[in-house]
This record gives sequence, structure tokens and C-alpha cells, in this order.
Amino acid sequence: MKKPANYLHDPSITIVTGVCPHDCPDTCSWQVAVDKTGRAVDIWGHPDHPITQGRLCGKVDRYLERTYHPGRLTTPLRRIGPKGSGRFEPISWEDACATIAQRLQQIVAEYGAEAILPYSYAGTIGLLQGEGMASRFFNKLGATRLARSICAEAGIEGYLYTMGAAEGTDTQAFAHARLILIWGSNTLTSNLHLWPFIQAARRMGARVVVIDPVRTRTAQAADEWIALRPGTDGALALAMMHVIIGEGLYDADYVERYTAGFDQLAERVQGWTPARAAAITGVPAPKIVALARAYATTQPAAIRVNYGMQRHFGGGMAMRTITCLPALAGAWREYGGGIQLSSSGYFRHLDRTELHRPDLLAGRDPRWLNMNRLGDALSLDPERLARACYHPRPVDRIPAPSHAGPPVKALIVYNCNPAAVCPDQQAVLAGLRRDDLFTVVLEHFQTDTADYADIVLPATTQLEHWDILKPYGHTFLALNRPAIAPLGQSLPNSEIFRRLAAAMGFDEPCVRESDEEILRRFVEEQTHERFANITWERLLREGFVRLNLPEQHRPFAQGGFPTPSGKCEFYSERMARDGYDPLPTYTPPKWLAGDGQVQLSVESGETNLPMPGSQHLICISPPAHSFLNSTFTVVERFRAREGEPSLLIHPEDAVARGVADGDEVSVSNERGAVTLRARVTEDVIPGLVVAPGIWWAKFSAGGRNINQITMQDEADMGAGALFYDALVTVEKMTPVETLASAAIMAPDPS
Ligand SMILES: Nc1nc2c(c(=O)[nH]1)N[C@H]1C(S)=C(S)[C@@H](COP(=O)(O)OP(=O)(O)OC[C@H]3O[C@@H](n4cnc5c(=O)[nH]c(N)nc54)[C@H](O)[C@@H]3O)O[C@H]1N2
Ligand SMILES: Nc1nc2c(c(=O)[nH]1)N[C@H]1C(S)=C(S)[C@@H](COP(=O)(O)OP(=O)(O)OC[C@H]3O[C@@H](n4cnc5c(=O)[nH]c(N)nc54)[C@H](O)[C@@H]3O)O[C@H]1N2
Ligand code: SF4
Ligand SMILES: [Mo]
Repeated sequence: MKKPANYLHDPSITIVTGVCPHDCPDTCSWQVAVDKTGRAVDIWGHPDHPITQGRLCGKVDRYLERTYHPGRLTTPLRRIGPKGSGRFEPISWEDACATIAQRLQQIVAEYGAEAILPYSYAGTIGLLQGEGMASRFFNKLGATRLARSICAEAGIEGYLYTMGAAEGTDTQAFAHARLILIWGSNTLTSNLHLWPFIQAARRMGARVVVIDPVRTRTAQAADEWIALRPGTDGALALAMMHVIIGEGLYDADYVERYTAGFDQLAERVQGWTPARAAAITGVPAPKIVALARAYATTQPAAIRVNYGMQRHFGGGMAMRTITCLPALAGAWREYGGGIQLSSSGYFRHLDRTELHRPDLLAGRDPRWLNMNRLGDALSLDPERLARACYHPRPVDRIPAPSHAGPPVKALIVYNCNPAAVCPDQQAVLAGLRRDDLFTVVLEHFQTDTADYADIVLPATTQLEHWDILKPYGHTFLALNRPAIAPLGQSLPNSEIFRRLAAAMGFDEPCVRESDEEILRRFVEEQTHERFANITWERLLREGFVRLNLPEQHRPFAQGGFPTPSGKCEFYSERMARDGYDPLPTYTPPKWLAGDGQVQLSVESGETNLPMPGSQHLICISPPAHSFLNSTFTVVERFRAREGEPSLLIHPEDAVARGVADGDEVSVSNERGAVTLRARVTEDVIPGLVVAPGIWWAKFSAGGRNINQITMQDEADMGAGALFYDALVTVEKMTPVETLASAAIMAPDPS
């Protein structure tokens, strides 16, 4: 058994406390056993952390295999083959930094600093190795700013309109709920550490309902699975409110004291009969009525809503609408009631100005480009570049092509693998192939993206560097200490940007500050009362500290919503000003309303999930259980666990296409095509196909993955991504096609 006790009396072992850096709500604290030679020999979940509870997930439990993987990049590299070929030669750090500085200076002189695009996401969500030192570097440079819209933006914006901040029910509180709705979330895959609290609630009699178009492992483990068509959650929530208000089941006292716009809401939902919602969602009307009644009459009732349901065109509005439910039912009153999307709002008072140093912009106001439109951003067509300019709300206009700014001439990628994870892969790759584009990639591995770099820089992993982590699924701030020395010549992102700053001749003291210095000062300079109990010494000693919040925290039990009105806003002035309907409404997904290709039959209110009325299927690509986005794909063990890139398809849809389980199928639309292995299963609703992701393209047939078929278009809010809103055609591959696609299968890079 892996327990710190195994090592406590072993003088040859040092135990180092750290925290998982990955883009996952759980932000687990861990302990690492390091032997006398400085090698990490074991890793396990921190036994004292109230959320981690001594357990890591199946991926990070094997973190040492990733860290010591033979494919780790250990030296800077310069490309010697064509872009995409993956042919490189080692160079020194001095050469690498000098080459980069020279190219960036040339580009600044010729096109201006906005021709440089930093491109990063959440390879690590650490404050320092994420955007800390990088922000200082790019602010000083005056580079284009990246709108980080690829994951959560639509949902977060929707939540904020109703609630004011991304604050909600504590993870620990779920143990006290009597009814739990898991809404658009695959807890057992993507938020594992919530599950023990849900199980504790079930032991006390709680019922768990999963609302998802897929019978995921979470839905299988729940008491009830409510299958709905993707992107129709808003209609379901409106009909639930119709029932709750119509039957007088709402908490009139809570509504009166702590909400704004009830009368308008009541009027709005009057037309949202369960029959109408049934025709849209595919959930039978009696089920909607039963769900609404159960929700309003069971206290405490908790909702775990996650990002799966907001990767559709109406995702922002759907989240805004669902988020009205707890206030209507008065669910906030009790410990264990309410809703959780993200805990990030609890950290919003963390002062990060010193960390990011926006003052280094010195009055410049560089453009923002939307990361979901990387394909357009890298285009030399000014009209497409203009479309990539960030315009998150209806009132924000796309600039005229003449005002879109310079073409992107340099791309600096860190903590991200855009060649695999970005929508519209063909457009992204066309950009990355441009010979006049100078691309630098900071990475652990030779990813799909690194294959297109001019210079690749080897980065350290969480076992090798300092950081502080701010979770988005609970409220424990955590410190990461390095457990081992950097592998080979790899360096922390922070040190790489320090070296690049020096090569560029930046002389601010802040670009020379050491990691420990930055983090210590960051902690010491916080003044908000929420951080009153968090000191550098405590973090060093204990590894993690909960924010200064009451033990059994009941947010909004007595209102106090951080909205403009101070109330939960059923009616939102701010939405009206931003160009939205100020009341909850249903905004259909693109697959349904988009180009009119698919028409549902809506005559009967009692329909049960009819198929789209054409040969098209809706395609979604949620996380594979053993990967974290594209991060663990490189490790053989995890690839073996996932099998191969596959497509879950309902038997009716399979039969209609002559597809049998195990057949190779081509999944395509006007943007591209990908080859996947069909898995025929009733775990997906008819009309929907599911391609678990995200495989590296180079591990996929023909070097193409599921982002071949996804689109760059923005969601209704926050310019969010529309990964789950694509229509596709699925066809069985002929034996000749199968052979051809196998022949061009890219070699294993590891
Ligand atoms: N193992 C693992 N864990 C992860 C990740 C990973 O890749 N692997 N990724 C991490 C990241 S970056 C994120 S953002 C989170 C994501 O965490 P989640 O949001 O929980 O994950 P998703 O799988 O994107 O979405 C959850 C579910 O939404 C369902 N869904 C899709 N469309 C709809 C819809 O329209 N309505 C409803 N009700 N449900 C819908 C999907 O079928 C899926 O089961 O997970 C994080 N954790
Ligand atoms: N089709 C489809 N596409 C999707 C999604 C989907 O559901 N379907 N999900 C989307 C979502 S929710 C997200 S969040 C994005 C995620 O997209 P990304 O943020 O690009 O996530 P990863 O693919 O895991 O890539 C992170 C990379 O960062 C590297 N990395 C990790 N730590 C460090 C570090 O300390 N330094 C450096 N330099 N590199 C590091 C890892 O090796 C890895 O290659 O993908 C999106 N793409
Ligand atoms: S990926 Fe998530 S569940 Fe796994 S160890 Fe990291 S934080 Fe915990
Ligand atoms: Mo994400």
C-alpha cells in the first residue's frame, strides 16, 4: 500500500509535498518520495487534504511514468526539416535565446509588437508557470493579447450574469444534499474527487440524477439518467421553472428578499410548457414535471453543472438560465444546497497585478485575439484576421479588415497543444505551415504543435519547479515544491521567459526575480480578508490552506449576490446593455438552428429523442477517461487503456449506415474528415455520435484527429468554443480506404 507511513522510517527517502498542475477542478495535493540519488520513486495523494483524501486519479497516480518518459524533451531544438516533419537538431540555450530574440526584434521593427502572438492555455494552471512570468514578458513586449476562450468562457459569462461571481456550493457540502443533479458533467472522469461526497450523501438517502446525452460512467453509477439532445438544456430549465412557478413550489420568501425580476421571469416561463420543452430536448414531458417537482421540494438540493453543456451555441444562455433554479427554489438556504460551476470566483480578490505587471504595457493597448480562431488569426487574409479579433458580446463589433492590425508573424506557444486541441484543425495547420511564421514551442514532449516549431524549448514538469495553484473545484490554495532537479537541460517556463527577457535586453528587475521570491512576495502582499489565514510559512509547512471562509459555508443563504443589484438577477440590466435578452431564454444550438440542415419533428410533446431529420449526426468529443485533454496521450499505458481513437454510435444509426461494431468509419463535414473505430452502443442517444478526446493527431489515422470537424465559430457568450455543436456524416470505410489511411498513419514519436 502506498502510504507515507511506508517511508516515514526510511532514512534514504525524502517526502516532498506538491500539487497536481493539470486543468482539472480537483487540484489534488500530492506527496512524492525521492530517493538518495534524487530520483522520484513514488507519488500518492496527500492523506491530509480534505478533498484529495489520499487518492490521485488513475492518470496522475502514474505521473512518474510521464515525468521520466524517454520522449521527454531535454535540450533546446532547431528545426531542420520542413514544418510538420518533426526533424530537429539540438542547440544550446544561448543559441536558442539569441535566435528567438533576434527574430522577435526584427518582427517588432518591421510589423510592430502586435505581430507577436503568445498562445497558451492550461498545461499547468499554476500562477507562476501558467501566466506569471510570461505575462511580464509579453506586457513589456506589447505583444497581442490572447483571449483564453477555449474552455469555460460561455458558461462562466452566463453564470456571472445571474450570480455576479463564480462562487457557489462547496464540494464538501455535497455530502449534505438530499438531491443532486449532475448536469453536463462526467464526474467520475473529470471531477473524480467530488464523487466521495456524493456517495456520502447517497448513504444518507440522497438521489443522484445525471442530465447528459451520453450514458457516461457517471450516469451509469447514478440513480437516474435523463438523456437530452445536446445544446437543449436551456429549454429544460425553462420548463422546470414553468412547473415550479405554475405549481407554486418556489420559495416566495427567498425570491422576494434576494432576487430581482421574478414577475418578468414568471411571465417568460409561462409559455414554456413541459410539452414544448419535450419536443426540443427529447425528454418526455412527465419526466420534466417530475424532475421540477423533485428539485423544488427536496432540500437541500445541489446542482453540479459543468462545462460539457456550454460547448454549444446557446451554452452561455443555458448556463445563465440553469443558474436561476437554486434561487427560485430557495436551495441556497441550507448547507448542501445551491449550484457549483467553478470555485474560481472565491479567488477573485487575489491581487495579481504584481505577478502580471500590466503597468509594463506603459499605456499601450494591444489587440486581443480569440484563441478559438487560431486558424483565422494565422491567416494572411485581413478579413479572416479581423474575425479573429475578440468580440465576445453582441455589442462588440468585428473591426474592419483595415483595422485588424498586423498579420501574426511570430507565435510563442506554452502550456498548450493547439495543433491537436484547437477547432478547425485544417485551418490551424495551414497557418502553422506558413514559412514566414516564426514559431517557438515550450514543451515537455514533441507534440503535434512542436512538430511545426522553428525552435522547441524543453520545459520542466511540476515535479521540477515551484508554483502556487488556485483550484477551480474547491477552495484550498496549494504550494508546489520541486521534488527533483530539472531533467536534462529543461527549465521552468518562468526561467525560460527570464532568459528570453535578458536576451531581448529588458532591464526591469521584475524579469530577473527568482521563482521563490515571486511566490513569497505574491502571498505576502495579499490584503483581502479571504487570504487572511494564508501565509508563506503555512504554505511551506502544510502545503495547502483553505481560504478564510466559514466552516459550513452557506453562500447566499441570506442573499448578498455580487451582482449590480446585489440580488440573484432573473432579470439582468447588464445583459440588456450587452445586447442579450435580459431574461432567461432558450438559444438553440447551431446544429439545430444553424444552417437549417436538421429539422426536428415537433408535433408531439411526448416524443422520445427523435433522430435529426437528415443523414447528419451531431458529434461531441468530451474527455477520454485516461487522458487530460491531450496531455497523457504520449504515455503508452494511457493509450493502451483508451484503445484507439473511436466513435460511439447508436445501433439505429449504425444499422442505417451499414456500420458494425469495430468497423473503421470516416467522420466528416465541410471542414475535414477523421477516421475512427466504430463502437456501437446504446449509451449514446440516437442522432448523436461521441468521439472521446483528445488524441494527438500523430497517433490518429492520417495524422488527423477529431478537431478536423469542429468549427471556429463563437458561442453566444465569451466567444466560447463550439466543440460539441458540429454536424457530421458517418460512413463506413471500404477495405481499400482503410488500407490507405493505415499507410499514412504517422509514426510513433516516442
Ligand atoms: N480525465 C479527464 N479529466 C478532465 C479532462 C480530461 O480531458 N480528462 N479535462 C479537464 C478539462 S480541461 C475540463 S474543461 C473539464 C471538463 O469537465 P466536464 O465539463 O465534466 O467534462 P465534459 O466531458 O466536457 O462534459 C461533461 C459531459 O457533458 C456532456 N454533454 C455534452 N453536451 C451536453 C449538453 O448539451 N447538455 C448536457 N447536459 N450535457 C452535455 C458530455 O456527454 C459529457 O458527459 O474536465 C477536466 N478534467
Ligand atoms: N474536440 C475537442 N477539443 C477540445 C476539447 C474537447 O472537449 N473536444 N476540450 C477543450 C478544452 S476544455 C481545453 S481546456 C483545451 C485544452 O487544451 P490544452 O490546454 O492545449 O491542453 P493539453 O492538450 O493538455 O496541452 C497542454 C500542453 O501543455 C504542456 N505542458 C504541461 N505543463 C507544462 C509546463 O509546465 N510548461 C510547458 N511549457 N508546457 C507544459 C503539456 O505537455 C501539453 O502538451 O482543449 C480544448 N479542445
Ligand atoms: S488530474 Fe485532477 S484528479 Fe487527477 S491528480 Fe490532478 S487534480 Fe487530481
Ligand atoms: Mo477545459
